[in-house]
Amino acid sequence: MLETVLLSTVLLSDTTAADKVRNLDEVVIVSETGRGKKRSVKGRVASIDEHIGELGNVNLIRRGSYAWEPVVNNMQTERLSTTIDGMKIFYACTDKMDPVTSYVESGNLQSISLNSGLDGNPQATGNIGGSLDLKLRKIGFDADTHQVNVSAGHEWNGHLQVYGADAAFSGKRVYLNTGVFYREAGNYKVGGGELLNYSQFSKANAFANAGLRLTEKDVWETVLIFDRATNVGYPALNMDVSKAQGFITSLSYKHQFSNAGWETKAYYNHIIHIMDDTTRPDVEIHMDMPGDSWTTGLYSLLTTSLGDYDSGLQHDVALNYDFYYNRLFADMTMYPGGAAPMYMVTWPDVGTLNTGLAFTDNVTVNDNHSLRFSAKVAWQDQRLNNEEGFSGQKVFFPLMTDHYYQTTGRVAASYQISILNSQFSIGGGWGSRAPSVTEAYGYYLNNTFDQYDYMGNPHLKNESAFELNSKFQFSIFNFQFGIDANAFLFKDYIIGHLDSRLSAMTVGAEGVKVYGNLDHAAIANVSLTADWQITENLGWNGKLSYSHGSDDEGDPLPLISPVAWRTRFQYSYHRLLTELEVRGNARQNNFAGKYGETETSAWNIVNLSAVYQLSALSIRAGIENLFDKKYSSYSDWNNIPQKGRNVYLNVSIEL
Ligand SMILES: [Cu+2]
Repeated sequence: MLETVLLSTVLLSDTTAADKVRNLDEVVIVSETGRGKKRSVKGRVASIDEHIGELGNVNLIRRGSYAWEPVVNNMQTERLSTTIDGMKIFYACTDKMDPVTSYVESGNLQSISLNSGLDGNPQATGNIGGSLDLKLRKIGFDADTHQVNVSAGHEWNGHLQVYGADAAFSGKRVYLNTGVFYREAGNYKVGGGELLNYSQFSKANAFANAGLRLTEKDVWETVLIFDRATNVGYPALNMDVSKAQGFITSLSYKHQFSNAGWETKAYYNHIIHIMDDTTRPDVEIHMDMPGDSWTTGLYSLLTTSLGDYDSGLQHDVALNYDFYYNRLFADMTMYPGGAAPMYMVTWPDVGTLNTGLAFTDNVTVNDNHSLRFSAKVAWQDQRLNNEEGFSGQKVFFPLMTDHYYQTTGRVAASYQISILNSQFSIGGGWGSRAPSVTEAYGYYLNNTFDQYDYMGNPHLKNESAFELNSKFQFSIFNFQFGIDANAFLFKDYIIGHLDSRLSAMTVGAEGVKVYGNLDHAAIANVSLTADWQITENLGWNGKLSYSHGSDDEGDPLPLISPVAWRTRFQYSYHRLLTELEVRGNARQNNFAGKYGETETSAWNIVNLSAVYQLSALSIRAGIENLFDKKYSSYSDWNNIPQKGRNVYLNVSIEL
């Protein structure tokens, strides 16, 4: 237990400067034990997706039981930034089967932090909806300890098995973390007992990171992650994945000045994604669809605190320069029976060179007032390196060139005041993003959500948005109440538009949509939360949220959450902590029929969980979907049903 506390203290002191910069809206703790912190009830053994689901403004789009796509403030990948310890990484699938969060494993991470809206972390670009930073697990120096952790888990529905082992060593001059993880599942049963085909997956992961302290003030750090998922089924799609592989590495140098910290990190990552339809019956035209993403980059972050000790005024300032080069290539070979194969480039080897400057200032006026300001400007240069892909798209856009420049930026400011037992904050910002590679240069990408083939549009304008947000929190006795609201007003919102002159390529597709800019659109979210410590042992919390999304004609945008709720009772007794959870959604009244979305019915499920902690041993058990309800949420792609009743048990030992 003492080691755990010591471990977290070391980690916290190690990350304090960065955390001040990031103004973390929310954090889930992946690797620590302890109450009162956000993390999945399944503990270490939980998947990254399950941990991310604990964050307040986050939903997950599910296309199967693996690689869920995080949605923040009802915005998907294109409007978010996801970084791993500040490193840029881009997915390699033209069908979004592999959000970058699928290329790491829970055991690699210390925590996951979310900045809601335009006030992103310094490395984030294009983050209108928010930015996620996955913070790697690093024991740091001077803890003077070594640890070994072993965990194993089983879930009866789908026979999910999870095995993990990791070790950490912390000395005065050297630290080292390393681990291996494996998880595997078969097809799961939906509520009522029916088996959902193609919902299996397996994934292996190995990681190591190390630090070397050369002098009191100079530190080198390095990271290596290798992650490979195989035999991943996607019941919501027409294809599966035979291999999704990530290789992530970095080298960084940190120098401590007397009053400032300076970190420079160089990194490289490569993602390989290979789709496979050979296991599916009744495939009319078999297809090979591989995708590749390479990113190399660098950032340099300077943080300092400037304070006037008499007045209490303090500035925590950060200045960040970053640079990355990403290459995306995807192609497709179709094998029509009896005829010659057809070849198509779907992402024309797009090289994106992006460089940016970011500034943040956290101003502590006094104990009750604080201000925060952040800004970033980024320049982007994009080249289409594949001649065949370029000329294919040029047929539809005769004026297009193989070279584009974009400038994007964001500014955000907020003010926070605490009076007695309440806290109030108000903020606003503006930001823009460049179109994604799919939106600008994608070539006949079939979208199974609305059954259209999508064409990129190289003449798209940058999308931009104004954001307003406000939070209020109030506590009295053992009761705490909060309200959190934000609104995004878009200009040139990017979405697909039907082009009836073009005909679809994919068998069964309804037609072709081309990405275009809507003059305006809006997304707004509001949530109410309450916490009540009823007795010393019994606690309750609840959350209710409402979201709204509309296009330029006032019609609903797709994939906007209906009214959602979650309530939890927690009862602790000595070493045992138990929880009863009820979650649900109202009927999706705001579904976007215009964009091919269908209505989703209301649902409620009940989950039970328990944790028993005996010094170094934690045992976790629970039942999800206790009443075996057959349901799907609005964010289940093509309404594939969720897991039915699922019993799980996992054990984690710290040696
Ligand atoms: Cu894919």
